[in-house]
Amino acid sequence: MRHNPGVEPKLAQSILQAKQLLAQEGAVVVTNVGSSAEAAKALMRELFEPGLKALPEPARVFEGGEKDRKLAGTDHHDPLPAHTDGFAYGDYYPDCLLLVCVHASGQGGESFLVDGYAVLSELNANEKTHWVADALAEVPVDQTEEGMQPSLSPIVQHTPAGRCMVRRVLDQYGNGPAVSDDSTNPDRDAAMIEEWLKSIEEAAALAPRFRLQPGQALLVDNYRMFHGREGYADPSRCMWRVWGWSDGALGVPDLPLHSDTRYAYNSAPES
Ligand SMILES: O=C(O)CCC(=O)C(=O)O
Ligand SMILES: [Fe+2]
Repeated sequence: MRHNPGVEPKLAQSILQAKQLLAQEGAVVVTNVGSSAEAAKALMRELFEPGLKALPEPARVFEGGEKDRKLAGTDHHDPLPAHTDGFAYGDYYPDCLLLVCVHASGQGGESFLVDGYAVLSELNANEKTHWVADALAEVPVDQTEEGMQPSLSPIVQHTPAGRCMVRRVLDQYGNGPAVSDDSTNPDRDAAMIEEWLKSIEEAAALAPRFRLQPGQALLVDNYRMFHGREGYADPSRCMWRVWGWSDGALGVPDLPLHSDTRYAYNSAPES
């Protein structure tokens, strides 16, 4: 039977169990968190202290957003495809993502998760796509978000401690990474990117949907999992998003940090 890389996160009964489930499964839901920014930060501290290197202010995620770029031509009725968060910070994107539900939409807004490690091992196991899994870890591609911190790196990387990082960037036009200008084999690189995005999209379409309730938090290993959500009806739906850098991250950007891209510009943002 084909293993589906879509994941339904389990509900943790304690902080200890949340840590275990996060490590094993790449994501977990925590309940009774509260719905304030302080509660969101406190949960991150409980989960990751003393190994937390950076914990910026939470950002509110809602229709229109505060500083978020939304996908061109879309609104809250449209789904948000599976992606990695915080890639505006380049290779030093955050390894921890927390989404705390403040207000859910009665209709829609379900989250979904795709295990990037499982996508990679499926590509690896198939003789037709084995080369893709190898190339993903070797070939630098352009993963720079327009105007933000540059990244010309393989899609699959490893930290010095051996932690695997997989990335699915998504620009405001819905595009993924681009073939590098310096590529020695642009056709192969384009085919690699296409196969990667197709595999993630297929897994996302099959992934179980789940709806966070107010006071519930979804904790995600942002090096491993891609997350997305369905479109929703109620424009007052609201979540707190918190990005965190643990001591297992590749590095912490040498920049002011926030849980959105407001400080990730490569030069001063246009006002
Ligand atoms: O609205 C959500 O549940 C998640 C939004 C999200 O993933 C994002 O803004 O990066
Ligand atoms: Fe996100």
